[in-house]
Formats: sequence, C-alpha cells, structure tokens
Amino acid sequence: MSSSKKRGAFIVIEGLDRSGKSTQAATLVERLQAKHIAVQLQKFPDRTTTIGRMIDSYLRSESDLDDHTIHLLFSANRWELATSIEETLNAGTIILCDRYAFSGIAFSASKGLPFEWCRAPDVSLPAPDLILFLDITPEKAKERGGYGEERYEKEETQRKVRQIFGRMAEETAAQYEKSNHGRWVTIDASQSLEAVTADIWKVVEPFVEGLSGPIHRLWEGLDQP
Ligand code: Z5A
Ligand code: MG
Repeated sequence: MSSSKKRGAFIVIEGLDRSGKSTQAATLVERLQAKHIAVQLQKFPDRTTTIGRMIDSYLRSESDLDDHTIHLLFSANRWELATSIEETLNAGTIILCDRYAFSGIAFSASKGLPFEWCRAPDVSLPAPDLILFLDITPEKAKERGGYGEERYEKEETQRKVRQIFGRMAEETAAQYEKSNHGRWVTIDASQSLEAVTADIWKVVEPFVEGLSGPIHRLWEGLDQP
C-alpha cells in the first residue's frame, strides 16, 4: 500500500548582507500564496525566542560573548525550531528560510574559528532540499545604502564570509550530487530585483508541488568514504 502524500520542500536563502535575501523571500512567499500554495517564512536568527533575544543583544553590541558561545547560541536557535520545521514540512507546507546553518559557519569561521568546529553543532539538523545562494561582491552590496550598525556589517568581514561561502558552495554541491538529494544554486544577486526574482523562480518552481522522499539530515555521513 503506497501513500501519495507529499511533504513540503525545505528551501533556504543564503547570502551576504544586503544581497536581497529578505526582499526575495517576501516576494517568493507572496507569489506562492497567490497560487494557494502553503508556505511558511522562517528567519534565522529567530530573535523572538529567549535564545534569539540573547543573539539580538549581541548583534546590536549591547552585550559581549565569547566567539564559541555565540556560535553555539546561533546553532541552538536552529535546534529549538527543528522539530516544528519538520512538522510543518510533513504537514505539506513549504518552509522558506532566510539564512540557516551555512551563515553560522561562514560568520564564525571568518573570525578564525576552525571550519569543522563550526560545522559540528549543526550536523543532523533538517537538511534543506534547495539552497539559493545570493551572490554579490561586498563593493556592490555596499552601494545598496551602505552597511548598518550591527556586528559583521563591515566590508572586510563580508569579504572573508564570501570566501567561506564559496568553499561551502563547492562542498555542498558535491555532497548533494553524491547523495542524489537536494541542490545548491548560486544566483547572481547583483542583477535588478526583477531579474533575481525571475532566476529564483526558475529554480524553485519544480519544488512547489511537494516532495515524496524523507527529510534528510544536514551533513550526516560526511566523513564516511
Ligand atoms: N549570523 C551568524 O553570525 N550566524 C548565524 O548562524 C546566522 C546569522 C543565522 C544578522 O542577520 C547577522 O547574523 C548577520 C549574519 C549573522 N550579519 N551580517 N552581516 P540578519 O539576517 O538579521 O541580517 P542581514 O540579512 O545580514 O541583513 P539584511 O540587511 O537583512 O540583508 P538582506 O536580507 O540580504 O537584504 P534586503 O533587506 O533584502 O535588501 C537590502 C537592501 O538592498 C534593501 O534596501 C533592498 O531594497 C535593496 N535591494 C535588494 N535587492 C536589490 C537589487 N537586486 N537591486 C537593488 N537593490 C536591492
Ligand atoms: Mg535580511
């Protein structure tokens, strides 16, 4: 007896500061809702939880934390929402996620923490079915009104972060290809808003009807030959 019930796709939007993640996420949600497709927007950090409020205070430089501590808090913020993400996906709703574990690695590793150490706490989180990486140079991003007041919103940090995202793009694409699950797609985010929206839609469209396989686990089995 086979069930034809499908789950929702787990779609993550990643990218540098000012690459347009939140703008594109909002546009995509509107488009899906207009087509009566169930979708839920999730943003990380989720600043509404107790852990999220500690992160918010750190990002605004209202409190100081050791680099390891803040890294683990970002990861804990994802873990505290992991069960509800899985339940939502299994109920048939798409989750559109504005930043995820890839940002966690990129920003902490840019401060000098070892890459593998940064990845460890996020191993086994729900794995995205699709990662849309909005790529833009820090120079071009800066033209969009300059950087803000929060930590990390500096050109030099953004440059290092972009390098680490580049490494993750290669590794994740190779791993996803090997496991025959999921996709990492790099989008040129320096284009006009409309052009970026169109590129995103082309990649997202095949995912909107839902998926039949199980939700995968992030980076599990990575060390196995
Ligand atoms: N962080 C971390 O360290 N560890 C973690 O695990 C996680 C995060 C999850 C806060 O993130 C910080 O947390 C972040 C990483 C770190 N630090 N930095 N940098 P956040 O998500 O709250 O903040 P953000 O995403 O970095 O900033 P942002 O300003 O929200 O960027 P965005 O969402 O990518 O951009 P946007 O708001 O959609 O657009 C920015 C402006 O550009 C806006 O005026 C738009 O109208 C304009 N825009 C957008 N697209 C275009 C195009 N195509 N052309 C022209 N103008 C455009
Ligand atoms: Mg944003």
